[in-house]
Amino acid sequence: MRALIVVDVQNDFCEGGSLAVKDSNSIILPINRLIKKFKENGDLVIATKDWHPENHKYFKENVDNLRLEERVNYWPIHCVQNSFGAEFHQDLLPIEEIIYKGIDREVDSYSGFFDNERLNETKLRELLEKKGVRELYIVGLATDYCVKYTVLDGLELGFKVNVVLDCCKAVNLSPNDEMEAIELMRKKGAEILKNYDIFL
Ligand code: VGL
Ligand code: ZN
Repeated sequence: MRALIVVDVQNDFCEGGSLAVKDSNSIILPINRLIKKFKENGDLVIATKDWHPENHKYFKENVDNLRLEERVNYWPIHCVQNSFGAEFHQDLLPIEEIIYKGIDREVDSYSGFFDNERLNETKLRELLEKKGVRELYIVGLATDYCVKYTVLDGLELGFKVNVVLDCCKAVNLSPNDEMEAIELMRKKGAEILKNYDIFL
């Protein structure tokens, strides 16, 4: 069985959100078409949610200036548990299986599988194994963070991993981040597909 994993298509990452990814709303329609297709085929559809406590250590607003010097990324307050910003974009088709990540105050979490220090694991691997999934199609936000790390962990865990590029958008804190993320995912063994319409 195959699984479509829709990463973090939440209000705070969509246009108008606190950590809005440029042009992010343009991926919703193609993602919906994939969701329909996977459901029609009897394949699994899973969504991840960034799901932070209010006092999350990696919110800029929660750290003093000195700590901002560290080589760690701090972000504006986003995807706080049970807030509007953490809800899926209203146009995204309903997805039943949801994996929550980033719930630990002390450790940030980009990948849908593990936190950034690999201290804890989400229920994603267990769910995929239970359903007999061998192949993943990963889409969503953002290409250079949560998509990238979910892809790399999926590969490391032995899944065949595909990334559908026109269903992803990048933060691009540096202008080359997206390109470098794509190159790295490809180098590590991911199949980079350009268009969702190969499925239709
Ligand atoms: C993400 C930064 C912080 C993402 C989540 O979903 O890519 N990026 N938290
Ligand atoms: Zn986050």
